Amino acid sequence: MQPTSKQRLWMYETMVKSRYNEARLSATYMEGKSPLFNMANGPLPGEMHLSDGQEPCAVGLGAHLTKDDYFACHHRSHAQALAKGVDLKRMTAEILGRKAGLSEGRAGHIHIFDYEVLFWSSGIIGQNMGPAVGAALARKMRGEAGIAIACIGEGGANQGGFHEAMNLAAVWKLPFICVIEDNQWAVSVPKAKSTAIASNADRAAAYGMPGERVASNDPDDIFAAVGRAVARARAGEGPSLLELQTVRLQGHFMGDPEVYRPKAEIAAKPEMDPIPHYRRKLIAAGVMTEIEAESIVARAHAEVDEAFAFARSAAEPVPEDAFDKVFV
Ligand SMILES: Cc1ncc(C[n+]2csc(CCOP(=O)(O)OP(=O)(O)O)c2C)c(N)n1
Repeated sequence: MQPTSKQRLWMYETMVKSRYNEARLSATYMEGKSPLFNMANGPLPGEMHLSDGQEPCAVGLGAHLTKDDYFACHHRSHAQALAKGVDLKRMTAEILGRKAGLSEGRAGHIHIFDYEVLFWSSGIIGQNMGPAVGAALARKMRGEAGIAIACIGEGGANQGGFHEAMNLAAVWKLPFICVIEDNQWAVSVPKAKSTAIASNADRAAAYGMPGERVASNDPDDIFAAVGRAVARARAGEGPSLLELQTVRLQGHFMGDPEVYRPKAEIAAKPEMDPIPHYRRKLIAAGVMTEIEAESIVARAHAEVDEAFAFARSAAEPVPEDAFDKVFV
């Protein structure tokens, strides 16, 4: 299954939007954090994990999903959130801890939750697998349309909860897809030191489901593979496992000096960037011209700028709000 021109343009625009969103987030994050880097300082305290390089996974998935599909993501999830249609203004306000945020500023950047489009993310590695399988079970038991996707890193694929969830999804033949974004690194641990096999797609056989690895970090290839898994899930044929080879262009989190990463790999980052590749590909295929590409970039940037203007002028919660919506 190949994407239409319209879908390809949407994938390009969403990748560009996500990349610029990360750039604005990282600039905002660095405010007040120099000369001495202290995570507690600035308008955006705490950790910040950026998804630069992994945008093709987000858009190749998002292009197939509807509002009825659950999407449970990980700690590096801004691109996926955008691709699922999470409200950018409210997401930015959430990340900046504002009352207008998706969770009224309580959750921050790792725990993006948008019930309107059934998207959530968690910072507990592999935690999203069980709830996503539960969501798929609910869809099946109620006879409802919609499937569930869990997206984890290749490091997360070694968590115990991953295996339990995969087994149940297969035994119950659920409308579920597990997507492993293999960026080769789990913080500073390379995949070869945590995983005895090169491709996690091989694990699918052990659960009795199809497994596929996409090694290109190209939105069109990912779109095609996801399309096969989504069609299977929607047809009631059960779950699938996909491993997408991608690249983490930034450190594990902001402030990570990446001393553990081979110098050659760091030097190759510009060449590994999927967005310029896709831009050239779409122009060569006649899907867009240089001028059209530039107007897409301008539109995407304007949307992000608008979201930041909204978030930065939005009110902060008051201390009393801390006791609201809390189970006691
Ligand atoms: C259960 C659990 N263990 C450890 C951590 C600390 N931690 C945060 S991110 C991370 C690495 C995750 O690697 P991977 O799943 O490959 O995702 P990536 O960061 O590469 O996107 C770890 C160990 C955590 N958040 N949750």
